[in-house]
Amino acid sequence: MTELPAKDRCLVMGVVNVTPDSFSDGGQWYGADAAIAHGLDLAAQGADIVDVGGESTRPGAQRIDEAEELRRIRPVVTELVRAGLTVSIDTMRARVAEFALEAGAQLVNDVSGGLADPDMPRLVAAAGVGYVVVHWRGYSQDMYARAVYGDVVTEVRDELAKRVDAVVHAGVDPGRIVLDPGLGFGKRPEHNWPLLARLAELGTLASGTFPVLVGASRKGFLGKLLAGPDGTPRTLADRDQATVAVTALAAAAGAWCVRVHVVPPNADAVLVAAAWRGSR
Ligand code: PMM
Repeated sequence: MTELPAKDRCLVMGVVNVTPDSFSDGGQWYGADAAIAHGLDLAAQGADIVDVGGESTRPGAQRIDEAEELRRIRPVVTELVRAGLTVSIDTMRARVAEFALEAGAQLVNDVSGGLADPDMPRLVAAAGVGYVVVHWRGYSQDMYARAVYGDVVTEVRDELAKRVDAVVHAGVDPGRIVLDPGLGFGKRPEHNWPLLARLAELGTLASGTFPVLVGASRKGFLGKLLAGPDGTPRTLADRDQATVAVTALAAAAGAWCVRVHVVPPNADAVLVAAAWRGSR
């Protein structure tokens, strides 16, 4: 049994994508040695959790098979746990999560919220670890086809509530569930902003109040917001300042954790937000 990590401030989760094609940093840390070194760096810079993922979920991404996903994450999870880090496994597959949990990972980050692999909630329940349940309407290949909402906040909240009921029914301890609006997952820019602006509502369901994780880092809606005069989106590497701004706002609104690619300025931002909240 592993309690959810908690501090008197918003946590910082550093991203370790062991993928050749991730949306924001694809290929940069693809080899196991580079990914391990990157995870250690993120922790040394102040990440409370490192989130290891082997499958890209960028818009349009094709799936890889389970063996390839396992091959990518295995040495990275093993070494980062061995180094004493709090490791989260970013996967939609129960077999991949199972390997990571046996190696000592403490959190399962499932961007499908348990929809992609029906074995996942039972596995998480048996392991007694934290479970990040992300709002998701389908795989990345064609996710924008499902980006149709009336009131996006109400719909995402209702759909998350259904997932919470399902995973609790499968045995997951409600005290170990984290909710995530899934920014960019089947959502266009105009859907992401109200979700951020009404963050506090997302964690408050009829079945209880849950911690909320925000993954805005470098996403396309920031690129679009910061587009140049000719409409060209801001490049990925130049979205980090805007990411920090979202971190400060989300942490001030009470987010439990932010998932980010660059740690130091986001670690500062969560401290600013904690001082802000503590002085109200
Ligand atoms: N976004 C990505 C991957 N994993 N996990 C959670 N919990 N929330 C997210 O918003 C999220 C995620 C895609 O972003 P990346 O390709 O930059 O890692």
